[in-house]
Amino acid sequence: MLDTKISRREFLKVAGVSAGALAIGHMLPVEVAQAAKEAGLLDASGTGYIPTTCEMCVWRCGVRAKVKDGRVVKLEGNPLHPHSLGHLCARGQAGLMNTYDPDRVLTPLIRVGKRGEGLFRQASWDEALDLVAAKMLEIKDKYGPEAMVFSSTHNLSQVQFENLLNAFGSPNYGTQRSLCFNAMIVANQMTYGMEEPARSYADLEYLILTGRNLMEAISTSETSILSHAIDRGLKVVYVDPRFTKTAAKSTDWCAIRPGTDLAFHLALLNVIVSEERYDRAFVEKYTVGFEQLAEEIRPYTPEWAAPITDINADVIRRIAREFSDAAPHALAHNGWRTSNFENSFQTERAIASLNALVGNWGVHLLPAAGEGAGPLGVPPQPPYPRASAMRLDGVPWKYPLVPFKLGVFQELRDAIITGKPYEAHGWFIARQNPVQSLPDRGRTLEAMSKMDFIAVVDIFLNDTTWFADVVLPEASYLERYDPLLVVGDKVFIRQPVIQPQGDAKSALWIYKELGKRLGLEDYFQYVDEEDYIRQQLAPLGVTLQEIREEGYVQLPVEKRSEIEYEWNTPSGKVELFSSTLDNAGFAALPTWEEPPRPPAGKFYLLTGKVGRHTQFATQNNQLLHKYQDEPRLWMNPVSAKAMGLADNDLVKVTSDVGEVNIKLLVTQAIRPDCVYLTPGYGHLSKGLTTAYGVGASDSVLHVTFTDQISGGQALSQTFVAVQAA
Ligand SMILES: Nc1nc2c(c(=O)[nH]1)N[C@H]1C(S)=C(S)[C@@H](COP(=O)(O)OP(=O)(O)OC[C@H]3O[C@@H](n4cnc5c(=O)[nH]c(N)nc54)[C@H](O)[C@@H]3O)O[C@H]1N2
Ligand SMILES: Nc1nc2c(c(=O)[nH]1)N[C@H]1C(S)=C(S)[C@@H](COP(=O)(O)OP(=O)(O)OC[C@H]3O[C@@H](n4cnc5c(=O)[nH]c(N)nc54)[C@H](O)[C@@H]3O)O[C@H]1N2
Ligand code: SF4
Ligand SMILES: [Mo]
Repeated sequence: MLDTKISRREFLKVAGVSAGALAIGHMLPVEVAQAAKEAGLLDASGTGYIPTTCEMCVWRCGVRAKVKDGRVVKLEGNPLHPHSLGHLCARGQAGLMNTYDPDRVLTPLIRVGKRGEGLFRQASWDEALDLVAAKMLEIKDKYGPEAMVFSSTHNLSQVQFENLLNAFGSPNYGTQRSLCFNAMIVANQMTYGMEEPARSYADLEYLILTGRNLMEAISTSETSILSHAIDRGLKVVYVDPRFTKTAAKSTDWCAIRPGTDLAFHLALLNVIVSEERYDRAFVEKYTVGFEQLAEEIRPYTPEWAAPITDINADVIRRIAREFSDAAPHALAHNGWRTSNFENSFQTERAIASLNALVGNWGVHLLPAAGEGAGPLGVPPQPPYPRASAMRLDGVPWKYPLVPFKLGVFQELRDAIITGKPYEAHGWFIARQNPVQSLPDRGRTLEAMSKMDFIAVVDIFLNDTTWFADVVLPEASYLERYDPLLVVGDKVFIRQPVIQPQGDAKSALWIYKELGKRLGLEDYFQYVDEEDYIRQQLAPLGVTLQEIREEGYVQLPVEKRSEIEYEWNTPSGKVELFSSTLDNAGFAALPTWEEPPRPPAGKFYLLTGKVGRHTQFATQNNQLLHKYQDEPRLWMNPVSAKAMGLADNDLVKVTSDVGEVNIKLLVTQAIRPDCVYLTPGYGHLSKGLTTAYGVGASDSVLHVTFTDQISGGQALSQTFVAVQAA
């Protein structure tokens, strides 16, 4: 692999230090420097703050970037942004090293060795984009547009990524969603007719958090609101087989048996209904199916749930009573990554029903605040060609209730391997690392090996990029514009605070240039990034200059005088009994589905975020790497002793699909029948010089299991054997 990255970095260092104030003219795009100075954001010497948006995780906090002599030197939370509330988490603050990482890819790369060998040569944008377009057109000509698979994880330029794939005419689109929140989203849609109601913690007295580790799996605003609520006396019941940092802040920790959250919630419903503790007025007026629900949950007593969940019947009954006593100031949190078991959809339905029974709608659950494009303008474009081919991920022909937008990524990957119902030949990936994020890495690599052609848009040679034929380097989030983001009643901007290093380009530019070469220029009617944003702002009567100065613009607020009691379900009410589920032949009421249990001698393998890393993307960040211990496999002392294992022993972990070696961490903070591994390690790309060789990947071990209703991958349903290595 050729590499001029280091020298480029050295150049930056020199430029930053020796050129002083003059550097600002060289390092910042002229217009950025000019606008920033005119707005008083930078002083005459080029020092000051520029507002923009974090991209170290999908929460997208507001940032104030301190710029000095053409380099960004510090990142702080924007107090005006509802996601950051003035704070950035550790990852957000370490965003500097995302931009200044010596492993950044700063020119397009074309593979020269065997795929996966890591040998690339540098190329010009013209050569790289011409090659990508030629390969895509060849595949389209030979096999049809559906033979090109596209995949990407939630990001601000995704709207133009989707524009590219729709204009190209492929129905095959993989996102992270089925590995993350399909169970929760589909259950909310069935019950409330919306993806996820907004939550309010104001005056909340009682909260049940089921596997939602808010103190480590951080959403800055919600994490800080929860902390303040706990300080003022909020009671938190935390349900997790692990003692996490959230467990440490909670009133109760229920060390539940994995996969049995459904039994726990059915028993809560049982107590609340049988003791008539529900909000009768709300239930009668605003829900359908209460009688059927009451009948369905009759057998699910706390005594029934206790041996299943390992939570004492008295504790379940107490929690049900405390929860309903606190109502309406009680909330059962719907979680986020709810991809745990094939029954997670039913768990989510039970959680949604529990909230409905205590009548907390309008108090702690609210209609979702709009996020996305809102009232913004869009560049004009022709209609998309009709994609008539079936989707490889089985939506809707195998998964009738999974929304097109969510999809079933693991099924798409498996269809690539079987070649059924037809073969895929090319894969275009942006801002995603499926080699790590999909279960069963072996199968993901097999799917990639079936491809005639793979192109990746990333900022690093991440594990997936490592297998690319062409790498298209995006400018980092501090170096580029992205489409605007509406959050509630404000519109936020991401803008460059420094000039892109090397030849890195924004995704807006990359998709437009590729579109041109594919003969799709009519779908990309913007001159450049600034023109794109001007077109977005046009209906608001706001100038680009204005939003760049403030970092956001306020939309006219439509004050809701009253809370809306209308849901976008077939009945217009909260559906405890869902006719949609019924018509599709699925259980229309939350109902018990027994999850599989590990056979004797095996453990549940748990995954879960740590506060200082995001997914599979930040382990190479030198600042974050420095402060995060190398991960070990958590095991309870009782189990370790029984197996003759001790802290720090090297162990071999084996599942049905893979095997890894890792050191043991013997800790009371996990149930004896579970082990836990921090996700995001075990990188196989040697292009990540800080992270390579550190830890092991749980994705090597994960077996692919898909929930038939929501399409969610069941990440806690993998069982492993552990032995001394
Ligand atoms: N620091 C940091 N913050 C993040 C992210 C990140 O990567 N890093 N990612 C963001 C994203 S995309 C998401 S989706 C959210 C995810 O945030 P969360 O929804 O909190 O998800 P995880 O941390 O993956 O898992 C939470 C807990 O579920 C437990 N668990 C596993 N199986 C079961 C089970 O069967 N029942 C119960 N009750 N618990 C179980 C695990 O032990 C783990 O502690 O975090 C977001 N915030
Ligand atoms: N084993 C296991 N598997 C899981 C999970 C788990 O906890 N354990 N969690 C699941 C969840 S909740 C989710 S959301 C998914 C996430 O799955 P993915 O979205 O596949 O994972 P990320 O690590 O977020 O991938 C982000 C990619 O974007 C790149 N990147 C970072 N910044 C930029 C940028 O500015 N531009 C571009 N173009 N690229 C950039 C990174 O280098 C990285 O390659 O994984 C799921 N899979
Ligand atoms: S939660 Fe942290 S990493 Fe995510 S956007 Fe906010 S500051 Fe950035
Ligand atoms: Mo996620």
